[in-house]
Amino acid sequence: MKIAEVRVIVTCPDRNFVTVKIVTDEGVYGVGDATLNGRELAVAAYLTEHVAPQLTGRDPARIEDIWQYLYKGAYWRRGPVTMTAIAAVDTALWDIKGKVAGLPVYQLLGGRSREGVTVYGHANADSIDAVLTEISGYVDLGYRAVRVQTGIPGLESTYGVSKDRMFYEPADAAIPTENVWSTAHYLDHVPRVFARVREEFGPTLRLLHDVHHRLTPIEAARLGKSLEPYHLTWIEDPVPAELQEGFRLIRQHTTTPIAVGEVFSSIWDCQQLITEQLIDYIRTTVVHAGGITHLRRIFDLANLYHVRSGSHGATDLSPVCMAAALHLDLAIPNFGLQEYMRHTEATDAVFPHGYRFEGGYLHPSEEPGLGVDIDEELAARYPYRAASLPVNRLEDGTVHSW
Ligand code: KDG
Ligand code: MG
Repeated sequence: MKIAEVRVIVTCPDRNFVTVKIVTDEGVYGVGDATLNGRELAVAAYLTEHVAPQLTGRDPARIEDIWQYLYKGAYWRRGPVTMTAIAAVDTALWDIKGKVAGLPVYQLLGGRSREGVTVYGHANADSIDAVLTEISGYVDLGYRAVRVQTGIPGLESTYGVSKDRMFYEPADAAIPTENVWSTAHYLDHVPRVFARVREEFGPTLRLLHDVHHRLTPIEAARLGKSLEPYHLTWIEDPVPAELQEGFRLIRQHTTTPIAVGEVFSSIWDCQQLITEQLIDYIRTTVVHAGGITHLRRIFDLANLYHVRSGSHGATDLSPVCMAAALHLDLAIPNFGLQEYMRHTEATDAVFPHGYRFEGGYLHPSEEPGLGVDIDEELAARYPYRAASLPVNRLEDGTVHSW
């Protein structure tokens, strides 16, 4: 069997997605997600111009060799664009391997380690009262874990709190919109939110909160301490994570667990965080961290250091990524939680998939391969629309990090 064609499909069924479809000379094909929010066309060009021509004629069964060839062979290693492109190819090759073997991908990864993949949903609202209603909705649907975000009094808008209750989409305009941020307002407000949530929902519902990289280590330490009475499952992305040793400071001050990794593209971005046990959950994804092959490597390293997985699963990761994530989540020994946001109807129609939600768990498809596809005819009806993630500024106008 040989790779006959590598197609790069860009479509926008309510939001942009880039998908790789690898077709073999025997007609079997596989799909991989290559979506990098706000930078979609950079990955599409990398794949079309540089990767696709090098893959034709190769044996699709040689997943590890192709991974190493694309990673080491390019000379320029790592980075989100490169690693997303490699991830898409890797994911498509696992899909092909599963189809050829006649097995769902999780069986190729060692088989099932649990009955289902526990997911967390997103409760967002402007006010505390409104977020309590949102949380109830998730509890009624059977969710066992809920991420809670609210607007911050004194701030006009807050990143991560979507206007649409059902669907999350922070990338709105071609030229980024801008938000204004105040750490003082934020640190004052968040403990009040979780005090109310615990009062209302009791001690056992798993609660999470995303800080979106907006604090310094000592501010994050204060936040963690102030949230200790409400025993969160994690605070996510408390600080920008380029400086891995910065997490030591947070760790020295608080027992609130820490999750990080949605913007990481390789094992080197979290090696110190994991080996020094500075985090509790690693949130790297199939699509942005080099595919199933490389993510498995990250999770295996994490397993040695008591760090569990908590993969990112926002709506800018396509159903192809979600399907791949679920196979890995089901198989690894150190699974923690999987983020799950529902895609819109249009997205679901373009990416028919067999995974399903039931009683707080997602279950991957039992079909051979990943159990997800792309309807190319339908995809062609949704042309690309430029959309960028917003920019964050402090009240005095300084550009602030996420
Ligand atoms: O593309 C950025 C989104 O995926 C991000 O804002 C979502 O932080 C996020 C999360 O944890 O889901
Ligand atoms: Mg996040």
